[in-house]
Amino acid sequence: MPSTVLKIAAVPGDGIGKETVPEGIKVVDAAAERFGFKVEWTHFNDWTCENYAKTGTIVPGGIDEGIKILKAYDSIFLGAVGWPGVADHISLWDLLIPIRRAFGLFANVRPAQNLPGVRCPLANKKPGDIDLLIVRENVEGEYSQVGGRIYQGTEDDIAIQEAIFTRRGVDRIIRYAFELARSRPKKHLTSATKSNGIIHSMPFWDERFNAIKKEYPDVKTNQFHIDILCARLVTNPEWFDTIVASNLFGDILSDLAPAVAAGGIGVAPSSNINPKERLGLFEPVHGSAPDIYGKGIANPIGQISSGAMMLRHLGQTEAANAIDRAIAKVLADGIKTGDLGGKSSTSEVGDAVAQSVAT
Ligand code: GGG
Repeated sequence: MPSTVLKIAAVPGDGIGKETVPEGIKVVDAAAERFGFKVEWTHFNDWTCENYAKTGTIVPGGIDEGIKILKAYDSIFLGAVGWPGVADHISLWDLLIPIRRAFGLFANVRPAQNLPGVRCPLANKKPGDIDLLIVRENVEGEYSQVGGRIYQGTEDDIAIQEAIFTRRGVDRIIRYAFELARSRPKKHLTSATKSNGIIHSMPFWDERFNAIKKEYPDVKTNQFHIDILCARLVTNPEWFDTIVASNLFGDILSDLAPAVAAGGIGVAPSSNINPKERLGLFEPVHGSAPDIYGKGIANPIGQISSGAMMLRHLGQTEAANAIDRAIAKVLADGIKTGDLGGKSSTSEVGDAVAQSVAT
């Protein structure tokens, strides 16, 4: 029996999450076998929007019960959330956001690269030219419950939505982004705000960024408004390195970045972590994609790559690197799903990556 046993909660969620999570598990298991550790999976297959439609909660017994259960695990391996018929905000606020908050997973780290064998929409870019790291604040900002509705359903209907930016929350995400930027070859951090239009929270973010950057004289910095940053990211993605942004802006940038680098979000992984804590949540950037669910064509690479991020976070660096190498090899060999111009099915891609990891 291997001495290291990782206890992982697998939550496939909705739609294509049910197809991609088994491929991620297959590959993580292949890496565990090769590198001499064991992964003990517990499957929470009924934490779904379907369950919400039947019972009024995604997690049987409610999300507070779910959080108590998850405390027993080293990490959470999630697929996707959201399904037609259940309001979109329910799928986030009845599962994903409470987990991020309960475990203090304040950093959502989302890399985006142009990988071998993947057509980058910018024709002149070679694999390796684009290497972006989006660092998204994950527990406050624009994703807030503060606000409400007045005169709902009448012609005077009003919706009020407050954003919350705390000095503790802003400082820790900016400081963590600086640490990540410092560890990368380009040592370059860009901060995204919109401080000409949003006059309280965003100038505050800029102020904290300018204060904290004095601690990191070795890191080159830039500050952009989000609108022009999006435009530059499309035309000159290779110019950027690490980008730090608020919850909403980081979410948008982390869909845009893989679309620019790899033609879509199917390959994009993410980690939701507190760098000082062991338990994290690892999920692909994509959602549940009801339009393609059940056809066996979903791209499992974002999920598999999230498995590599999970293993790296849990100290299994060699296994994580082997998964990254296997993904690069399989894509370079042309084994890829239709979104990347290939003809392989979800499980054929998963099998090929698992086989490459094992050898
Ligand atoms: N793979 C996770 C997922 O289903 N994401 C859908 C989504 O809209 N997430 C929003 C968020 O990450 O805040």
